Amino acid sequence: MKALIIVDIQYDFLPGGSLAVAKGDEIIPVINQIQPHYDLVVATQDWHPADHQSFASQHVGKAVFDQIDLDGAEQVLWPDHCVQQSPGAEIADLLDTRHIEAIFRKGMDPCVDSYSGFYDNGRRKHTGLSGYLKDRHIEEVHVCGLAADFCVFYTAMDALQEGFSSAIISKATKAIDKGSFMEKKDIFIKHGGQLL
Ligand code: VGL
Ligand code: ZN
Repeated sequence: MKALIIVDIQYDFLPGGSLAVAKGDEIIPVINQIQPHYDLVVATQDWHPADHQSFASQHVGKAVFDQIDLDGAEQVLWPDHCVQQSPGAEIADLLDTRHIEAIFRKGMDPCVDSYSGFYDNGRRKHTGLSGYLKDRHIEEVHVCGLAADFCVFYTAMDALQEGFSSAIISKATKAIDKGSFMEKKDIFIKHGGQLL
């Protein structure tokens, strides 16, 4: 059984959003078209409290895209994005949500970021996604959405870690930084992941 994981198709990651991924909107029709080919479709939603520590606005003297040490982990500082209940956190209307059986929210703990749909960056807490997929007899996952070099990559990597075969669908993802996705893609493939 094969699942599609649709990562963070939210207004803040689309053109016009606070952490817009260039051409992020172009993948939505592609995602809509492939959904019927899966046994199960789930989605993730970045869902931060307004004082999330990944926001540059929470650190005096720091700028967006600076790197800091957050509780012993390297953290890129982002513009405020996907704040709970804000319009930017909403899943885009153009995404066909009819097939999506569950939406896993992440990034709610103000003290730790959460790129992966499976657990936070410190691996302190699981979202329940792994158990959900296993309960549904999923062996293989395909990951798409935004952004390729962050949440898509870490979700696809953690899927391998959780024992699923895992692929990233290249036509259905876009990166914040293409160069960084190139490097991460190689890491993913070295770990047994596939690029479709
Ligand atoms: C993401 C940065 C911060 C993503 C989420 O969805 O890739 N990137 N939060
Ligand atoms: Zn985020």
